[in-house]
Amino acid sequence: MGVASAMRQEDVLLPSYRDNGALLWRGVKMEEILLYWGGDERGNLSSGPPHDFPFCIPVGSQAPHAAGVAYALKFRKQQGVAVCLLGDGATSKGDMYEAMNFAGVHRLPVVFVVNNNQWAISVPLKLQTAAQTLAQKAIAAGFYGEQVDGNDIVAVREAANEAIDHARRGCGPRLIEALTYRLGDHTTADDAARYRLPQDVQMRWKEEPIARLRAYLVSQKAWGKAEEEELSSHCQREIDAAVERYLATSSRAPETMFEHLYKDLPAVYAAQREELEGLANA
Ligand SMILES: Cc1ncc(C[n+]2csc(CCOP(=O)(O)OP(=O)(O)O)c2C)c(N)n1
Ligand SMILES: [Mg+2]
Repeated sequence: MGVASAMRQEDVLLPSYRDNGALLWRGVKMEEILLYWGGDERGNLSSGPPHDFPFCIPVGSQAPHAAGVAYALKFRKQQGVAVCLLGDGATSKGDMYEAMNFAGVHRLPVVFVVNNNQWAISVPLKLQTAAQTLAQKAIAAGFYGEQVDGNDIVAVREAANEAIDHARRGCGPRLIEALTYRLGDHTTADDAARYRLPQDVQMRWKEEPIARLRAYLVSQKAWGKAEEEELSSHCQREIDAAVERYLATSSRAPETMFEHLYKDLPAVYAAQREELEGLANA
């Protein structure tokens, strides 16, 4: 979210599956996000900027897309910057090295933001890479990378402003490694207690970014109990309303899964679609 708030409308977001907050900031509605995660592609016809990319599920494949988008922006002499969000695990993929290499060679307007939450499902960072930092991977591609405290929203926003501005001025790519920690399970299908100690996780809760921001604002006398309660009930109302709108959306016919895949559907899929249509009409 700290990164998305530093973007302009004309910039292009290439998010990973973990970046709900960035999408909300870009104007995507909660019910659209729910629709997508409910398996309905209509969620991707979102209220966000039409040039933004949808959630990227294949790890790291958004990196070469970001380099390609940045190449197109430069080629067309457009103002925007491609902002690519990805995880620590994704930085081990060939996609990332290729994307950074291409971006460096062509001095492309792209910012890679690595959400280093120390885990790629059950793989800890030390088994992910022998590099001392992820930021230094940018050096080999010929551009600047820096680490930032990813639990400090002010610092993240500042680093993102600086990097995006740098890319916008035509000075080439940047990489930001935001250091944080995945406090929860990887997904609802994961049980992180099987591979890490509860006390290690407990320690990390002290750095939880929302609590930190709250403590800072309270210390500045800019926030208090009344504001907290007001915000909390406002969010609850928004969520409840979005869930209701999502649940009220009529589901699509199963055969629509074959839409938008091919101009001319191969025979094997055409037969499957007909079978489904037959079931629906039976
Ligand atoms: C190409 C590919 N391989 C494997 C997976 C399965 N998978 C989903 S998330 C994940 C871990 C990614 O870790 P990281 O890049 O650190 O992102 P995080 O989920 O921690 O934000 C894996 C291996 C996938 N989605 N895509
Ligand atoms: Mg990770």
